[in-house]
Amino acid sequence: MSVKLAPGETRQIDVVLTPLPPQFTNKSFETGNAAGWSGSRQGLTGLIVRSSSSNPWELCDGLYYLTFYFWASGKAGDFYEIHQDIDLTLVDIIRFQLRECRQAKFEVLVDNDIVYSLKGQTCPVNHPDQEVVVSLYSGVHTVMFRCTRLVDSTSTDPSEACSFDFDNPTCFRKEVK
Ligand SMILES: [Ca+2]
Repeated sequence: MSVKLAPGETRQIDVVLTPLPPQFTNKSFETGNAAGWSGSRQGLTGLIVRSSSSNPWELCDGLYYLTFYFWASGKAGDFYEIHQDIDLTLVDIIRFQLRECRQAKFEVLVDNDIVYSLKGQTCPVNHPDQEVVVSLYSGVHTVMFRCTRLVDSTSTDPSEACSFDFDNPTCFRKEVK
């Protein structure tokens, strides 16, 4: 939006984020599984819904969160992705919680556009309130969350496994107060 001001005039503009429907089905994985999500994978990868009571994660919304998991042994390019079709007409921002665990990158795609990318480097690092701007999209689009292995490994040591934890992708609209 644009606000026309007189010469010398200043004005405080407060932008608030309002959560709005539509939202991702089972966005916080509180069913205890990945019900409502579609996905595909390549290589030695897994998808695990974890309970924060047995695997604590301070950014977890509710009790459960999702882990994209890579075995210690695997090839660069192995991936796991989950997606849903969402009407983005009124959505400005998708916000989510993320924790990296090395040797992989986490991406968000709208159809084939990569709109967010983070390379994991250390283990573990929290990335609270990550935001993707999707204001340019209207209508129904496929929103995908994808985790991809970055390096080949023939290790059999389970401690060499890598993962990304993910929870609560939420759609917001920006509103000016
Ligand atoms: Ca959750």
